[in-house]
This record gives sequence, C-alpha cells and structure tokens, in this order.
Amino acid sequence: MRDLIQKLETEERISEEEAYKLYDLDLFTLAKYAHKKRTKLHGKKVYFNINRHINPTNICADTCKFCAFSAHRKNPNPYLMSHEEIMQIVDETVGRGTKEVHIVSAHNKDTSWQWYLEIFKMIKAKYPNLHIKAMTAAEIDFLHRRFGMSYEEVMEKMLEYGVDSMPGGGAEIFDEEIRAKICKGKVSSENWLKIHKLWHSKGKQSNATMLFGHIEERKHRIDHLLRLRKLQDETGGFNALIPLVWQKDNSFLDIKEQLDSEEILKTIAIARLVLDNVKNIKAYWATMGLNLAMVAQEFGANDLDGTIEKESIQSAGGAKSARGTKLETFIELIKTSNLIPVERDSLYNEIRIYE
Ligand code: V47
Repeated sequence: MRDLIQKLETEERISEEEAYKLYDLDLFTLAKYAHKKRTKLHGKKVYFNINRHINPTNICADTCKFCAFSAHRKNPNPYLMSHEEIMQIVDETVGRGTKEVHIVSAHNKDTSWQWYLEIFKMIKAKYPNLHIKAMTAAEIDFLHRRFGMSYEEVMEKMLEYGVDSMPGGGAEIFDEEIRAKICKGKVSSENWLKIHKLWHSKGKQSNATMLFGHIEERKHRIDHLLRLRKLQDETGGFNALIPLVWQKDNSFLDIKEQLDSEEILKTIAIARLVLDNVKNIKAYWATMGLNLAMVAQEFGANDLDGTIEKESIQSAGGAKSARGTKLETFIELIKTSNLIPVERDSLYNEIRIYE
C-alpha cells in the first residue's frame, strides 16, 4: 500500500495490480489525489453542454435485465418515431439554443437500417452546425447482425450522413460473466472495444460509459477501467468516461438497494486516478442527482453532462431526470460552489466561461 500512495503522490501511472487495491483506500485519501489530478487538468472549471436527448424507439430485440427503458411487460408502452416526428423535436430544440443532439435508440428489428441512419442526413442538411452524437456500439453491432452490414459499412454511412461523434452507451460492464447475466446476447465487450477502435481510427471521437451498482463487484469496475485505459493508450479517441449509477426501478434484477453516495464518490475518484489518459470524467447528474454530481466535482469529476431537456432511459429506472436541468440551475449551482461554469461543445472546446 505504501508503494501505491507513493505513486499517487508522484502521479506515476498506477499498475494493473495496484489498481485493484484502490478501493481499499478510504474515501478522503482517494479524493485528495483525484481532486489534485482534476485540478491540474481543469482548475476550477466545471463543464456542461446544452443538449437534447432523443430516443426514437424503445422497441428492443435485446432483453437486458438492468433496463427499464425498453418496452416489455413492466413498461408496456412501445413507440417508434417517424423521421418527421424526430425532425420536429430537432426543430424545436434548435430554436431553444441546443448545440448537440444525443440520439440513441433501442434495437428495433422491425425497422430498416435506413430508418436508423437517414435521419442524420436530414438533420445535417438543415442544421450543419448542430453536433450529432449518435449510434452506440450496441446499435452498430445490432445493425451489423440484423442487416448483414459490416461495422465498416455502418460507419461509412454514419460519416456520410453526418454523425459527428459516438456516445458511450452499451459498454455496461465488460466482464463477460457479469455481462452474460445482465445483457446476454448484446454486443460483446470485445466488439464494443473493437467498434470504438475502428471509429477512432477514422479520426473520430467517442465517449465511454460504465454501468455500476447492480450485480458487479468492485473488481469488475477496475477491470472495466483498465480495458478502457488500454484502448485509450492505443487510440486516444475517448473524450470522457461517464460512470452511470444503475437505477433499480422496473428492472428484472432482484436488487433492493441503490448504491450509496460513498461508493459512488469512491468510484468517481478511482475512475479519475486509473484513467490517467482520459481527460474528462462526467458526474452524470441524471443517475446520481444534481447535488451529488456537484459534490463529485471535488472527487475527481469535471463535467456534469448537459441540460438534456428530456431523459427517458434512466428516468424509466426511477431517476428524477425526465425533464432535464435548466441552464440557469447549472450556472447557479456551480457558482455557489465556488467553481467556474463553462459551457463546452461536444468535443470539449470551450464556448462560454461564466465568470
Ligand atoms: O448503455 C440503461 C444505461 C446507457 C439504466 O456518451 C441505465 O455522452 C442507469 O450511454 N440505470 C445509455 N443506467 C446512456 C448513455 C449515455 C448517457 C449520457 C451521456 C452519454 C455520452 C451516454 O444507459 C446504456 C446503459 O448502460 N442504462 N438502463 C438504468 N436503469
């Protein structure tokens, strides 16, 4: 343990073996080093963007046990939006100043690949400056299996039609045994990483997520972070990690307790320390609440994600995120915490500093 503390002091890379010992440290020791690293990278800045989440369908061929969003017997409200409906949402949100649309769908086998992809062309034709963050690795893998398109072909269409960056969804937890229990049949961890690697090889950027607080153990989170760190060493294409705290309502996992704040903060701090090559760690307010997301800014996180406007995935699991957050709320909370609110674009270029 003395060696590990020594490395944290000198900011040397933590070895794989040492990473598995991080949870043995107490919260405030982790916080001290994670905050130091965060401050070195970002000072007192807290980043966010003005974005809109759109989930065009909840009809899903997969049966992930942790998910409350897809239409199933606990949530029997299947929907599928037309491109006209999606465009109407985009028109309205652009009118309110949104700079990014984050478009993620369930895996609907009754649609065509054109339904998935051509909407991006329509959006880009009308709003060339609107950033389109769309198509998780899980969706790309689904289109590959359903329509026989190679990953390369799906990506060619994404690029041709105007997708700017990929969101981090579908990563869940990479450990294969846990994956078999919570999301059997979905994109494998190997293919999730392969898809992001391919996207990065095209000079494009993406995010990564980690879903925690369900049946995984601490060692599985560390394994997840280490697999991401390894790929990031190769490609440098990940902008941010989004640790997603699992929301327990309406799922098919028999877990009664939501993860407590101490474990969430420890995980954020450890993510900051292990992922020494990923610049941004989001405290995703939709899964940890705004108050804890603000506290997390002192435990290694430097980003709150965005205003979102409408959130359907985590709120289906019980999160209080359905209606997004107002820009003024972000600004006020950050300022009253003696930190500096910074509106960023989707690739972390600064747009406005609220001094
Ligand atoms: O992959 C599903 C997760 C993800 C639940 O890239 C749940 O900027 C918690 O990936 N409780 C989709 N999480 C959301 C996502 C995302 C969100 C925000 C920003 C970005 C980004 C990406 O949501 C899924 C899954 O891991 N999820 N159900 C639940 N009950």
